[in-house]
Amino acid sequence: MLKSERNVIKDAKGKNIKRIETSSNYVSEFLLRACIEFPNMKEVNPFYRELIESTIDINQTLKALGHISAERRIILKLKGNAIGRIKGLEKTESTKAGPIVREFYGRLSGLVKKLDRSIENYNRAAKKLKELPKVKTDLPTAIIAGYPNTGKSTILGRLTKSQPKVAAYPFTTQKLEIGYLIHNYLKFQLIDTPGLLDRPLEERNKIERKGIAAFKYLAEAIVFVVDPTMQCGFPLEKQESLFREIKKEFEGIAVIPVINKADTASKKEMEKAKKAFPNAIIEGKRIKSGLGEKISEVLEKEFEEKASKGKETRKGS
Ligand SMILES: Nc1nc2c(ncn2[C@@H]2O[C@H](COP(=O)(O)OP(=O)(O)OP(=O)(O)O)[C@@H](O)[C@H]2O)c(=O)[nH]1
Ligand SMILES: [Mg+2]
Repeated sequence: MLKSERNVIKDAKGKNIKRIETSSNYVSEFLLRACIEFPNMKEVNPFYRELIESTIDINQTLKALGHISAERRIILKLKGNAIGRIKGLEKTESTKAGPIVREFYGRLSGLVKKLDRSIENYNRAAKKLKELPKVKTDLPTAIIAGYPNTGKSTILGRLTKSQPKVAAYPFTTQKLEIGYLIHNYLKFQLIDTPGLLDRPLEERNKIERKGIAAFKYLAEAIVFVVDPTMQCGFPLEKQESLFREIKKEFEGIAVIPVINKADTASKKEMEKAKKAFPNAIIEGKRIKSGLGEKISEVLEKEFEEKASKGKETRKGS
Protein backbone atom coordinates (compact mmCIF):
# COMPACT_ATOMS: atom_id res chain seq x y z
CA MET A 1 0.00 0.00 0.00
CA LEU A 2 1.26 3.43 -0.88
CA LYS A 3 2.00 5.94 1.85
CA SER A 4 -0.67 8.29 0.47
CA GLU A 5 -3.27 5.47 0.64
CA ARG A 6 -2.38 4.77 4.27
CA ASN A 7 -2.84 8.46 5.09
CA VAL A 8 -6.27 8.49 3.49
CA ILE A 9 -7.36 5.55 5.69
CA LYS A 10 -5.90 7.16 8.80
CA ASP A 11 -7.68 10.39 7.86
CA ALA A 12 -10.99 8.58 7.40
CA LYS A 13 -10.64 6.91 10.82
CA GLY A 14 -9.76 10.26 12.39
CA LYS A 15 -12.73 11.99 10.79
CA ASN A 16 -15.14 9.32 12.01
CA ILE A 17 -13.71 9.41 15.51
CA LYS A 18 -14.10 13.19 15.47
CA ARG A 19 -17.75 12.84 14.48
CA ILE A 20 -18.40 10.56 17.43
CA GLU A 21 -16.50 12.80 19.82
CA THR A 22 -18.26 15.97 18.69
CA SER A 23 -21.77 14.58 19.02
CA SER A 24 -21.22 12.74 22.29
CA ASN A 25 -19.30 15.60 23.91
CA TYR A 26 -22.06 18.02 22.98
CA VAL A 27 -24.71 15.85 24.61
CA SER A 28 -22.67 14.75 27.63
CA GLU A 29 -21.49 18.28 28.43
CA PHE A 30 -25.07 19.51 28.30
CA LEU A 31 -26.08 16.73 30.69
CA LEU A 32 -23.08 17.31 32.95
CA ARG A 33 -23.93 21.01 33.20
CA ALA A 34 -27.40 20.09 34.47
CA CYS A 35 -25.88 17.86 37.16
CA ILE A 36 -23.32 20.46 38.25
CA GLU A 37 -25.66 23.45 38.10
CA PHE A 38 -28.22 21.99 40.43
CA PRO A 39 -27.45 23.01 44.03
CA ASN A 40 -26.40 20.35 46.48
CA MET A 41 -29.36 20.26 48.85
CA LYS A 42 -27.14 19.28 51.76
CA GLU A 43 -25.00 22.37 51.39
CA VAL A 44 -27.53 24.97 50.37
CA ASN A 45 -28.45 27.72 52.85
CA PRO A 46 -31.59 26.69 54.80
CA PHE A 47 -33.45 29.79 53.60
CA TYR A 48 -32.98 28.69 50.01
CA ARG A 49 -33.56 25.05 50.90
CA GLU A 50 -37.03 25.93 52.23
CA LEU A 51 -37.75 28.01 49.16
CA ILE A 52 -36.51 25.34 46.78
CA GLU A 53 -38.57 22.67 48.51
CA SER A 54 -41.70 24.75 48.30
CA THR A 55 -41.12 25.91 44.73
CA ILE A 56 -40.20 22.73 42.89
CA ASP A 57 -40.98 19.04 43.18
CA ILE A 58 -37.64 18.07 44.68
CA ASN A 59 -38.11 14.29 44.45
CA GLN A 60 -39.09 14.47 40.82
CA THR A 61 -36.12 16.76 40.08
CA LEU A 62 -33.62 14.54 41.89
CA LYS A 63 -35.01 11.53 40.06
CA ALA A 64 -34.59 13.38 36.75
CA LEU A 65 -31.01 14.29 37.69
CA GLY A 66 -30.25 10.68 38.61
CA HIS A 67 -31.56 9.56 35.25
CA ILE A 68 -29.58 12.24 33.42
CA SER A 69 -26.36 11.35 35.19
CA ALA A 70 -26.81 7.58 34.61
CA GLU A 71 -27.55 8.05 30.91
CA ARG A 72 -24.58 10.36 30.59
CA ARG A 73 -22.33 7.57 31.82
CA ILE A 74 -23.82 5.19 29.29
CA ILE A 75 -23.18 7.73 26.52
CA LEU A 76 -19.53 8.02 27.57
CA LYS A 77 -19.23 4.25 27.55
CA LEU A 78 -20.79 3.97 24.09
CA LYS A 79 -18.48 6.67 22.84
CA GLY A 80 -15.39 4.86 24.17
CA ASN A 81 -16.63 1.64 22.71
CA ALA A 82 -17.33 3.05 19.24
CA ILE A 83 -14.02 4.91 19.10
CA GLY A 84 -12.17 1.76 20.21
CA ARG A 85 -13.83 -0.23 17.47
CA ILE A 86 -12.84 2.30 14.83
CA LYS A 87 -9.27 2.48 16.06
CA GLY A 88 -9.06 -1.28 15.94
CA LEU A 89 -10.15 -1.54 12.30
CA GLU A 90 -7.68 -3.15 9.98
CA LYS A 91 -6.47 -1.18 7.01
CA THR A 92 -8.65 -3.31 4.75
CA GLU A 93 -11.75 -2.62 6.85
CA SER A 94 -11.87 1.16 6.54
CA THR A 95 -15.37 1.04 5.07
CA LYS A 96 -16.68 -0.36 8.35
CA ALA A 97 -16.07 2.94 10.15
CA GLY A 98 -19.13 4.62 8.59
CA PRO A 99 -21.58 1.99 9.89
CA ILE A 100 -20.02 2.17 13.39
CA VAL A 101 -20.65 5.91 13.43
CA ARG A 102 -24.21 5.47 12.21
CA GLU A 103 -24.86 2.82 14.84
CA PHE A 104 -23.47 5.16 17.48
CA TYR A 105 -25.70 8.02 16.29
CA GLY A 106 -28.70 5.72 16.43
CA ARG A 107 -28.03 4.67 20.02
CA LEU A 108 -27.19 8.22 21.06
CA SER A 109 -30.42 9.58 19.69
CA GLY A 110 -32.34 6.70 21.31
CA LEU A 111 -30.81 7.58 24.68
CA VAL A 112 -31.51 11.29 24.27
CA LYS A 113 -35.11 10.49 23.39
CA LYS A 114 -35.42 8.39 26.54
CA LEU A 115 -34.15 11.39 28.49
CA ASP A 116 -36.81 13.73 27.09
CA ARG A 117 -39.07 13.58 30.14
CA SER A 118 -36.23 13.95 32.65
CA ILE A 119 -34.72 16.88 30.77
CA GLU A 120 -38.09 18.54 30.62
CA ASN A 121 -38.60 18.06 34.37
CA TYR A 122 -35.12 19.29 35.11
CA ASN A 123 -35.49 22.36 32.88
CA ARG A 124 -38.78 23.26 34.51
CA ALA A 125 -37.15 23.11 37.96
CA ALA A 126 -34.02 25.00 36.80
CA LYS A 127 -36.16 27.81 35.41
CA LYS A 128 -37.94 28.19 38.74
CA LEU A 129 -34.65 28.15 40.64
CA LYS A 130 -33.35 30.97 38.47
CA GLU A 131 -36.34 33.04 39.52
CA LEU A 132 -35.65 32.72 43.25
CA PRO A 133 -34.74 36.02 44.88
CA LYS A 134 -31.09 36.90 45.23
CA VAL A 135 -30.66 37.93 48.82
CA LYS A 136 -27.48 38.00 50.85
CA THR A 137 -27.51 35.09 53.26
CA ASP A 138 -24.41 36.25 55.11
CA LEU A 139 -25.60 39.68 56.29
CA PRO A 140 -27.57 40.41 59.47
CA THR A 141 -31.08 40.84 58.13
CA ALA A 142 -34.34 42.43 59.19
CA ILE A 143 -37.59 41.96 57.36
CA ILE A 144 -40.32 44.56 57.36
CA ALA A 145 -43.86 43.46 58.12
CA GLY A 146 -47.20 45.18 58.70
CA TYR A 147 -50.56 45.73 57.00
CA PRO A 148 -50.62 47.34 53.53
CA ASN A 149 -50.19 51.13 53.42
CA THR A 150 -48.74 51.39 56.91
CA GLY A 151 -45.57 52.87 55.40
CA LYS A 152 -43.21 49.88 55.03
CA SER A 153 -41.72 50.98 51.69
CA THR A 154 -41.45 54.55 52.92
CA ILE A 155 -39.48 53.40 55.96
CA LEU A 156 -37.18 51.24 53.84
CA GLY A 157 -36.51 54.30 51.69
CA ARG A 158 -35.84 56.46 54.73
CA LEU A 159 -33.38 54.01 56.25
CA THR A 160 -31.43 53.02 53.17
CA LYS A 161 -29.70 55.42 50.89
CA SER A 162 -29.70 53.83 47.46
CA GLN A 163 -32.69 52.63 45.47
CA PRO A 164 -33.80 49.28 46.82
CA LYS A 165 -33.00 46.24 44.71
CA VAL A 166 -36.04 44.30 43.67
CA ALA A 167 -36.26 40.53 43.61
CA ALA A 168 -39.13 38.25 42.67
CA TYR A 169 -40.41 35.96 45.38
CA PRO A 170 -42.47 32.89 44.75
CA PHE A 171 -45.94 32.90 46.35
CA THR A 172 -46.51 36.64 45.86
CA THR A 173 -47.24 38.69 42.80
CA GLN A 174 -45.25 41.55 44.25
CA LYS A 175 -41.51 41.76 44.52
CA LEU A 176 -39.23 41.89 47.51
CA GLU A 177 -37.47 45.20 47.99
CA ILE A 178 -34.00 44.93 49.42
CA GLY A 179 -32.04 47.82 50.90
CA TYR A 180 -28.82 48.09 52.86
CA LEU A 181 -28.42 50.02 56.06
CA ILE A 182 -24.90 51.11 57.03
CA HIS A 183 -24.23 51.89 60.65
CA ASN A 184 -20.82 52.20 62.34
CA TYR A 185 -19.24 50.89 59.14
CA LEU A 186 -21.35 47.73 59.39
CA LYS A 187 -23.78 46.66 56.73
CA PHE A 188 -27.26 45.30 57.41
CA GLN A 189 -29.86 43.98 55.01
CA LEU A 190 -33.45 45.22 55.17
CA ILE A 191 -36.12 43.45 53.18
CA ASP A 192 -39.60 44.76 52.51
CA THR A 193 -41.94 41.87 51.81
CA PRO A 194 -45.08 43.30 50.17
CA GLY A 195 -47.87 40.78 50.01
CA LEU A 196 -46.21 38.37 52.40
CA LEU A 197 -46.36 39.51 56.00
CA ASP A 198 -49.25 41.90 55.60
CA ARG A 199 -52.26 39.80 56.52
CA PRO A 200 -53.23 36.95 58.82
CA LEU A 201 -51.45 33.69 58.17
CA GLU A 202 -54.70 31.77 58.25
CA GLU A 203 -55.49 33.32 54.87
CA ARG A 204 -52.45 31.53 53.42
CA ASN A 205 -52.22 28.15 51.84
CA LYS A 206 -49.63 25.58 52.92
CA ILE A 207 -47.07 26.46 50.25
CA GLU A 208 -47.33 30.19 50.94
CA ARG A 209 -46.80 29.50 54.63
CA LYS A 210 -43.66 27.54 53.84
CA GLY A 211 -42.44 30.46 51.74
CA ILE A 212 -43.06 32.79 54.65
CA ALA A 213 -41.46 30.42 57.15
CA ALA A 214 -38.27 30.38 55.05
CA PHE A 215 -37.55 33.85 56.41
CA LYS A 216 -36.91 32.30 59.84
CA TYR A 217 -33.60 31.15 58.44
CA LEU A 218 -32.70 34.51 57.03
CA ALA A 219 -33.89 37.16 59.48
CA GLU A 220 -32.48 38.13 62.85
CA ALA A 221 -35.26 40.66 63.37
CA ILE A 222 -38.66 41.72 62.12
CA VAL A 223 -39.63 45.37 61.95
CA PHE A 224 -43.38 45.54 62.44
CA VAL A 225 -44.91 48.76 61.11
CA VAL A 226 -48.12 50.09 62.65
CA ASP A 227 -50.32 52.87 61.26
CA PRO A 228 -52.07 54.56 64.21
CA THR A 229 -54.10 56.83 61.94
CA MET A 230 -55.94 53.97 60.28
CA GLN A 231 -55.32 55.70 56.95
CA CYS A 232 -54.14 52.28 55.91
CA GLY A 233 -57.69 51.01 56.33
CA PHE A 234 -56.99 48.49 59.08
CA PRO A 235 -58.07 49.14 62.67
CA LEU A 236 -55.48 49.00 65.41
CA GLU A 237 -56.95 45.81 66.84
CA LYS A 238 -56.32 43.99 63.57
CA GLN A 239 -52.77 45.30 63.48
CA GLU A 240 -52.25 44.11 67.05
CA SER A 241 -53.50 40.68 66.23
CA LEU A 242 -51.22 40.40 63.18
CA PHE A 243 -48.35 41.52 65.41
CA ARG A 244 -49.10 38.73 67.91
CA GLU A 245 -49.40 36.21 65.13
CA ILE A 246 -46.06 37.18 63.58
CA LYS A 247 -44.35 37.06 66.98
CA LYS A 248 -45.66 33.56 67.46
CA GLU A 249 -44.75 32.41 63.97
CA PHE A 250 -41.24 33.83 64.27
CA GLU A 251 -40.65 32.81 67.85
CA GLY A 252 -37.06 33.39 68.91
CA ILE A 253 -36.58 36.20 66.40
CA ALA A 254 -36.55 39.80 67.71
CA VAL A 255 -39.58 41.84 66.72
CA ILE A 256 -39.27 45.63 66.69
CA PRO A 257 -42.64 47.43 66.68
CA VAL A 258 -42.73 50.83 64.99
CA ILE A 259 -45.59 53.31 65.25
CA ASN A 260 -45.36 55.19 61.97
CA LYS A 261 -47.02 58.40 60.70
CA ALA A 262 -46.56 60.07 64.11
CA ASP A 263 -46.34 63.38 62.22
CA THR A 264 -49.96 63.16 61.20
CA ALA A 265 -51.59 61.02 63.92
CA SER A 266 -53.78 62.71 66.53
CA LYS A 267 -52.83 62.70 70.20
CA LYS A 268 -55.59 60.23 70.92
CA GLU A 269 -54.50 57.90 68.13
CA MET A 270 -50.92 58.02 69.38
CA GLU A 271 -51.94 57.26 72.94
CA LYS A 272 -54.02 54.30 71.88
CA ALA A 273 -51.21 52.95 69.72
CA LYS A 274 -48.59 53.42 72.43
CA LYS A 275 -50.78 51.52 74.85
CA ALA A 276 -51.12 48.65 72.39
CA PHE A 277 -47.41 48.71 71.47
CA PRO A 278 -45.68 49.99 74.63
CA ASN A 279 -42.09 49.50 73.45
CA ALA A 280 -42.59 50.80 69.94
CA ILE A 281 -40.30 53.28 68.22
CA ILE A 282 -42.16 56.44 67.25
CA GLU A 283 -41.51 57.14 63.59
CA GLY A 284 -42.81 59.54 60.97
CA LYS A 285 -42.02 62.17 58.40
CA ARG A 286 -39.27 64.52 59.65
CA ILE A 287 -39.12 62.70 63.01
CA LYS A 288 -35.72 61.68 64.30
CA SER A 289 -36.70 58.34 65.74
CA GLY A 290 -33.37 56.52 65.84
CA LEU A 291 -35.01 53.57 64.10
CA GLY A 292 -31.93 52.84 61.96
CA GLU A 293 -29.71 52.74 65.05
CA LYS A 294 -32.18 50.53 66.90
CA ILE A 295 -32.40 48.03 64.05
CA SER A 296 -28.61 47.91 63.70
CA GLU A 297 -28.19 47.42 67.45
CA VAL A 298 -30.69 44.57 67.61
CA LEU A 299 -29.34 42.91 64.49
CA GLU A 300 -25.76 43.08 65.69
CA LYS A 301 -26.64 41.68 69.09
CA GLU A 302 -28.74 38.85 67.66
CA PHE A 303 -26.14 38.02 65.04
CA GLU A 304 -23.34 37.85 67.59
CA GLU A 305 -25.38 35.81 70.03
CA LYS A 306 -26.17 33.30 67.38
CA ALA A 307 -22.52 33.04 66.38
CA SER A 308 -21.28 32.68 69.96
CA LYS A 309 -23.85 30.02 70.78
CA GLY A 310 -22.79 28.20 67.66
CA LYS A 311 -26.49 27.75 66.93
CA GLU A 312 -27.47 26.07 63.71
CA THR A 313 -25.78 28.36 61.27
CA ARG A 314 -28.53 30.03 59.41
CA LYS A 315 -26.05 32.15 57.55
CA GLY A 316 -23.64 31.29 54.80
CA SER A 317 -24.61 29.56 51.62
N1 LIG B 1 -47.88 61.40 57.03
C1 LIG B 1 -47.17 60.30 56.79
N2 LIG B 1 -47.48 59.53 55.76
C2 LIG B 1 -46.73 58.43 55.53
C3 LIG B 1 -45.64 58.07 56.37
N3 LIG B 1 -45.09 56.94 55.91
C4 LIG B 1 -45.80 56.58 54.83
N4 LIG B 1 -46.78 57.45 54.59
C5 LIG B 1 -47.77 57.42 53.50
O1 LIG B 1 -48.54 56.23 53.62
C6 LIG B 1 -48.86 55.70 52.35
C7 LIG B 1 -48.42 54.27 52.26
O2 LIG B 1 -47.01 54.21 52.35
P1 LIG B 1 -46.17 52.99 51.76
O3 LIG B 1 -44.76 53.21 52.18
O4 LIG B 1 -46.43 52.81 50.32
O5 LIG B 1 -46.84 51.80 52.57
P2 LIG B 1 -46.56 50.23 52.45
O6 LIG B 1 -46.74 49.68 53.80
O7 LIG B 1 -45.27 50.00 51.78
O8 LIG B 1 -47.76 49.75 51.54
P3 LIG B 1 -47.86 48.37 50.71
O9 LIG B 1 -46.61 48.26 49.89
O10 LIG B 1 -49.10 48.54 49.91
O11 LIG B 1 -48.00 47.27 51.70
C8 LIG B 1 -48.17 56.60 51.34
O12 LIG B 1 -49.10 57.51 50.85
C9 LIG B 1 -47.10 57.30 52.15
O13 LIG B 1 -46.79 58.57 51.65
C10 LIG B 1 -45.35 58.94 57.47
O14 LIG B 1 -44.43 58.72 58.27
N5 LIG B 1 -46.14 60.02 57.63
MG1 LIG C 1 -44.82 48.94 49.97
